[in-house]
Amino acid sequence: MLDKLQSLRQEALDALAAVKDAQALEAFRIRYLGRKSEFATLLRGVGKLPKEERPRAGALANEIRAELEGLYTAKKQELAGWRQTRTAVDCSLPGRRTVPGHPHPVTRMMEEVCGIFEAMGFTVAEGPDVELDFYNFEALNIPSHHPARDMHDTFYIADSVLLRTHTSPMQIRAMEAGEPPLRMIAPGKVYRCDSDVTHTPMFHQVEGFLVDRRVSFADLKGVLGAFVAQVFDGDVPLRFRPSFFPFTEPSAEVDIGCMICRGTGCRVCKQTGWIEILGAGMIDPAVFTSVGYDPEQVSGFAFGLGVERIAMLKYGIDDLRLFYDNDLRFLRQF
Ligand code: 2NL
Repeated sequence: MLDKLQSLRQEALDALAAVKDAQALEAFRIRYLGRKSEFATLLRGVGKLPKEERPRAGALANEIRAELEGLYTAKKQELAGWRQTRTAVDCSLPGRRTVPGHPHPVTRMMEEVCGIFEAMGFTVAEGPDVELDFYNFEALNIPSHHPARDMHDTFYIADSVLLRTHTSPMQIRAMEAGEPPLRMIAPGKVYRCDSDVTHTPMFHQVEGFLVDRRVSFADLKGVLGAFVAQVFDGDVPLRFRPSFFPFTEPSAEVDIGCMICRGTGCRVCKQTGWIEILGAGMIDPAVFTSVGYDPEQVSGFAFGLGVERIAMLKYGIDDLRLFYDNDLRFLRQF
């Protein structure tokens, strides 16, 4: 009996699936749900079963009939053009939580850095990632034999077209277009053909410069000191180490006192008590000449910093790759 009921159910489901119009549906109803249907006949048979088999067979028969009636009604509504609602609305269910997004930690860090310089009167300029050789190298006193122009560092697109390796091109454009006094920062993506644990082929930089009459290294120290105090939230010691950049003279690499060990030496500062955070210097006279300024009349300072690097120091992130893995467990912490 149970087997017969099951096979009748399957037969009815197949028949219903094939129903395409109202007539076919009425034929289905008469055949499977009507008073003279096979189903009704089977149901009557339940009463003649041995007493102990009756409850199970009866329960199954009722279950199948309820199922078929439900499907029949749904089909009828579907054919009549009613919209199907799959489930009833349960108003007592909790709402679905929306997870709001937020800026990427690198974007946030870049905005914070820009905000600090804007408060000191610097304007902000963004420009194209694809640059001309002239703006990226030539105007910055980087001659054609300089190692920074080597194919290993620069992504070339055509003979004199490349992906910018720093954001200085925007500063050259600003000097070409205007007269001192100027103070400006240039945030954005930069590209270097370099990829390992501590280098990504694309990273973010903020460069800044100030030109006027009688600008000195003391002005550079004052501005960078104010900047560092705000990013790292306190009176952080600064150290200028002699260095070399083709576009500045003199040049310096700037260290801050290690905020992890407070100068006593740890893994992050490699036991030196100091951490390098940016490069800077007085703008080279050759750069002024290439933008049409008279180096006898104007002077200025410039600096460049890596945004990922500052974010790692500020938030205690020990692996650069975390910024670019798109792992939400990492990103949601910011
Ligand atoms: C670094 C060093 C630096 C500059 C960038 C600059 C721009 C112009 C003229 C002169 Cl238009 N200099 N930029 C100067 C010194 C250092 O960046 O280590 N960046 C991550």
